[in-house]
Amino acid sequence: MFVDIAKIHLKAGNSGDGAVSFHREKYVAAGGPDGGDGGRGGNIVFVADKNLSTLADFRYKRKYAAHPGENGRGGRCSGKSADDLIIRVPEGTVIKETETGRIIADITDTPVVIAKGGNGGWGNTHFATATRQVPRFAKRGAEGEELDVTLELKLLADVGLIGFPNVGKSTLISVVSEAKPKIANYHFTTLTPVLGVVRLGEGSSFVMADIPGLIEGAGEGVGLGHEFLRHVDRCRLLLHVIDVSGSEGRDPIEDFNKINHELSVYSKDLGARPQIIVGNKCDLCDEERIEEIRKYFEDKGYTFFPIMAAIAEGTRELINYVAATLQKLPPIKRFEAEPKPKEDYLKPKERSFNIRVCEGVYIVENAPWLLNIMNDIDPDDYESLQYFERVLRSSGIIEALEKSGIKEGDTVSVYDVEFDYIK
Ligand SMILES: Nc1nc2c(ncn2[C@@H]2O[C@H](COP(=O)(O)OP(=O)(O)OP(=O)(O)O)[C@@H](O)[C@H]2O)c(=O)[nH]1
Ligand SMILES: [Mg+2]
Repeated sequence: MFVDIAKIHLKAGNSGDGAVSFHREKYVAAGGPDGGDGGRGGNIVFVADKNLSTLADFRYKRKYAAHPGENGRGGRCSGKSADDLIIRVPEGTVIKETETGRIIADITDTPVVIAKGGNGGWGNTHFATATRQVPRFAKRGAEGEELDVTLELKLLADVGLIGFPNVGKSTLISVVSEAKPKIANYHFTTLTPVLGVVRLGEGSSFVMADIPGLIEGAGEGVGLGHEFLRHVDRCRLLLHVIDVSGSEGRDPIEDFNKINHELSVYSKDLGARPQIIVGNKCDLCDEERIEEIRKYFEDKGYTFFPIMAAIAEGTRELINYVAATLQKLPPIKRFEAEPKPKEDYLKPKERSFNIRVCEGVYIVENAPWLLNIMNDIDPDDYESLQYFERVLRSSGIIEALEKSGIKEGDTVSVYDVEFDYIK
C-alpha cells in the first residue's frame, strides 16, 4: 500500500540523575564527594533507507520512545548512556512539527537527530567548591525531548509529469523508462505516484515521476491531485502533458492554464518551475491544429514537443532535450530546516513574573523561564533548594514579594511548589 503521510509521536530518553555520594575508605578521615553523572537519554534519529518506498510502517506504530540513561553512582561512576533509537524512512521524507507545520528536517543522505535525549544529570563531584564543603547538591536528570511530528514523503525525481487525467502521462513514462504503470482509457487510472528511471546510454540517466491526473481545485485540496503535488515538489523540471486533439471535448490550452493555476495555488515555487510542453495524441489531430498550438506555446517562451506516446513517436527527441535541459538546472530541491522560534525565557531581560495574592497565599506566575529552572530542582535536597532560593533573589522575586507585603510564615506558591517565607 502506498502511504506518503503519517503522524507519529516521539519521546527521547530521559537522562539518569547525578549521584550524591561521598568517598569512604578506611583510614581516610573525610572523603570527598564522588557522585557520578547520570547517563544521557537515547536520542531519536531518522535515517534514509533506499529500500523503503512508502511510510506504510507508520500506520500501525505511532509512538516511538528511546530508552532513559542510567543514574550515576558513587565512586565517580557515571550511569550508562542509552542507545539511540534509529527510525528508518524512505529517502526524501520531510519531517515537520505537527503543531506548527515547521520543517524540522529533510531526510536524504545524512542521519538527523529529531528528538534529543536528556543530558546526564551532574553528580555532586561537580559541586565540590571551597564554599560547599559538603556538596549534597546533585542535578536531576533532564527530560528527553517529546514532540509530535508529521512525516511527508516527497519523492526524489528530476522530472515530473503533470496534466489532466487521461492525457497519456502513464503511456509516456512506460515507453521511455522501465516503469510499467497501468494505462487505460478512463480518468484516474493512476492512483499512486510511480517512479521510472530514463536511461540514455553512456551511464546517463534521470528519474521521472508519474502522478495521478490533476483536476481543478486540486491545489486548494479539492478532490484528488493536491496530495500528489508534493511528489513533484522537488522536481527540477516539469513535463506538462496535454491532449492536443481535445479528444475529450476540452481545449488543451485551457487545460494547460488551469493546471498551472493549480500549481501556483499549491506553491508559488512550484508554479514557477521550468516546464516543457508535451502535445500528445497527435495521431488524432490535424497538422494545422498542432502548429497552431505550437505557436501559442512558443510565443509564450515554452518549448513544445508533439508526440504520439502510444507508439513512442517523438519521444526520443523529447527525452534527449529533457536530458540536455537538466544539465543546466540546479539539483533536486532539498528542504531546509526552519529555525525554532526563540523562547522568551532565553532572553535575560525578560525574566519577567507576576505576583498575585489569593487568600493569603503569594502566587508567583507568568514566569516560564522559572519553570524551566524548577524542572532541574530536586525538592528533597537542601542544597538544591538553596540554589533555588538564590534564583528567587537574583531575579528580584523576593524583593517583589516583600513589596507586596509578605510576612514571615506566609505561604509562597510557585507553580507546583509551595513553601513558607522565612526572612
Ligand atoms: N490515440 C492516442 N491515444 C493515446 C496516446 N497515448 C496514450 N493514449 C491513450 O490514452 C488513454 C489514457 O492514457 P494514460 O497513459 O492512462 O493517461 P494518464 O494521463 O496516465 O491518465 P490518468 O492516470 O488517468 O491521469 C489510454 O487509453 C492510452 O492508450 C496517443 O499518442 N494517441
Ligand atoms: Mg496515469
